[in-house]
Amino acid sequence: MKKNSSGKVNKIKGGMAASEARIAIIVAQFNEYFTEKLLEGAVDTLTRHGVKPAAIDVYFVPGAFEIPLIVKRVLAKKRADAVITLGMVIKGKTRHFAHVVDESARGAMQAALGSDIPVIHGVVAAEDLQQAIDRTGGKVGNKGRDAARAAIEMANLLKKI
Ligand code: INI
Repeated sequence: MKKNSSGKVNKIKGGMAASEARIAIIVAQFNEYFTEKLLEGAVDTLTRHGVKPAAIDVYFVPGAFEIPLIVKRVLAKKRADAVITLGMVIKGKTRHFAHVVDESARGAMQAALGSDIPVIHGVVAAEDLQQAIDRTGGKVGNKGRDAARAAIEMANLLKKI
């Protein structure tokens, strides 16, 4: 690390330059009406920041529960600078949704911690349809866009450490 005699702390931020970045997106097809919007938001944000379309790989899985295995495989290939997971889990009348959302997040994080590549959690856990609408381009924005920005920032930050 460079010597710092300025008396100030060293602040290291990733920044948003992304023209050289390679990004993998893993998107669940369950609740496709919503996950398509998350994917659109993520891809649009990545390309606006300079990521080349050919440098974005999109893997489709049946549901959010299937995301962790593909995260693990994609990380093992070491071709991506960041991995984004996208899904929409909407609370239902049974506990099934809770297993899906918890295991999806836990499994993806477990895979991420065993690698040097950031994994960005863009699986939305919505209490109801209105929350799903609000988070896929509605009044709370588009969580796919948020995930894309986090992916760029984390990929750049990792390169600076
Ligand atoms: N998958 C989702 O991505 N979202 C959901 O809301 C959901 N619910 O509620 O059931 C869901 N279930 C499917 C699950 O992800 C698996 O694909 C399935 O259980 C097969 O393993």
